[in-house]
Amino acid sequence: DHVAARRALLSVSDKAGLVDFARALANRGVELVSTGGTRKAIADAGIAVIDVAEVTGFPEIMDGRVKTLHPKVHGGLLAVRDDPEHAAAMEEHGISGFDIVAINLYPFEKTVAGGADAATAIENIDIGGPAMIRAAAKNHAYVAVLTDPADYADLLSALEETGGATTKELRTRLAAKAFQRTAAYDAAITSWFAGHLNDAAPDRRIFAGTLAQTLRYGENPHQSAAFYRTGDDRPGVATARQLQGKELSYNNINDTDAAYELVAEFDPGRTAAVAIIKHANPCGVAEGATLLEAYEKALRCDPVSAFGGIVALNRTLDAEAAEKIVEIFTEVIIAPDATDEAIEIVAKKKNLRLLLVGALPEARAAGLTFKSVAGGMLVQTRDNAVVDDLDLKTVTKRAPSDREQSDLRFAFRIAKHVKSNTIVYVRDGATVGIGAGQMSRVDSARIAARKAADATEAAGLDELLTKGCVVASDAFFPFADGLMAAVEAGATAVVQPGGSMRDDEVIKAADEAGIAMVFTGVRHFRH
Ligand code: 93A
Repeated sequence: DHVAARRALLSVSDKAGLVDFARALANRGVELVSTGGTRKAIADAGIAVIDVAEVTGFPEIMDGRVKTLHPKVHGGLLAVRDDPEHAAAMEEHGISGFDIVAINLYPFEKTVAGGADAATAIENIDIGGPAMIRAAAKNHAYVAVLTDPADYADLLSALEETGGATTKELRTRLAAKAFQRTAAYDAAITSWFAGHLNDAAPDRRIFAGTLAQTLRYGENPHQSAAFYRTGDDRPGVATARQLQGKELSYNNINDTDAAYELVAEFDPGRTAAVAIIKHANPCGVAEGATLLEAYEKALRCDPVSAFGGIVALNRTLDAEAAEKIVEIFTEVIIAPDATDEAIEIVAKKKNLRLLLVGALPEARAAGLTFKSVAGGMLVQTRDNAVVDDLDLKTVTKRAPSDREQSDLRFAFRIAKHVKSNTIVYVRDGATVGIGAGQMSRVDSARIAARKAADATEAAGLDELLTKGCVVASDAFFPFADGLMAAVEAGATAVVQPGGSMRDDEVIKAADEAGIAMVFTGVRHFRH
């Protein structure tokens, strides 16, 4: 299982650690073969190295597009050395085997992330590199393939421990990593083509992840987990800078994402907005003249659930809002930015994570969401419908008042971010009761009303918070009962997609109750 390391092929774009690695190999008596730039870097350090052109007997041609694509290289990578026929072919054609291969690819991902033009992007598609990596990885019974400078040290330790050989365990692990790398590389290219063609169709776009963080555990402690970046440039939890606090957990990341996507629905130029999230559902959302006002209104909706929640803000976190937020136990604060004063205030709570994203994502942006199912994966374009773009059609005798109109839009904006079945009660730009994740819409309406009653009591108010409120439903009311539960709670106006077989019945019930109802024509299921 040990393979003596006699000959190495080095061809790297990222030259980090290269010279030290080459020197360590050379000192062990390993013969080095290398391509143009890599060879020069090694030779400049005074280390003996053979030009691959000498091995192939063929110069590098076409601006380097063809430099290693040659049987003398690929035969040396793919030969099954114990196979007599392979050995004979090597002998006949003057092919020598490679025991170690270190390759990292033309930096395609970095090039396109930097906004390169198409010609530059295409020139950075490496062909020879992946071919050698895949050949060496396939033949890992004999060849150790390094695709990441971070692995040079492991290889050198293996040589050290075995007295100059690579181990099967190491070669296998490196081969797996190598195929992961070429798969991710091709996925980045595929994704670039899709983006270049302005094509967000899920069946034409593949995202490859790069590991951002190994998580302590998953949704539960007996599950292992990791966090990947997709390379999608959407600002959010994956691109945020964490200023302080404990490491984020799997659930934190999931909840923080829900929180930030929700506040991204609010144009910071129009209003300040705050969302408090628990278990990926909002337990309070409000807008206001200031973040402090918005936070206080959001907190009033469900102060009990807000404990240990995640707070997302759509504007730069300021001192007065920070001072108020740290009064109760909060897991995470996420905002586009924060003032120095606010950062200092948050710093007093050592465990509290503060994430600054630098920007709000665009709610209308195209993009994809993923969900795993047994043996597969569901991919869809994001729900990027925004209520401001919708025509709210009044279907009742009474049209909503101006105040109701603006609360209806607010309520439907929130409903999009609540697990179905969703009922959201709203008054004066703040949620006052949220019913989430129930199997029946009536139950959601009742739960939301009960929570509003609790919040009324907690706030020491005499009049129910739902008195004169509006209500949003993420999908149509299949029967009038859900609507009537909302009316009983005190709602005077309703927004819902419409489209039920019994719309007439529901409209009639609304008219009889004297309430206003609008249809959006767009549904916001979220499962
Ligand atoms: O242009 S290529 O696709 N054609 C090749 O034959 C080839 N061989 C190695 N790119 C090729 N490479 C790549 O060149 C390697 O993957 C590596 O990224 C880079 C190293 O070039 P240099 O040693 O000249 O810096």
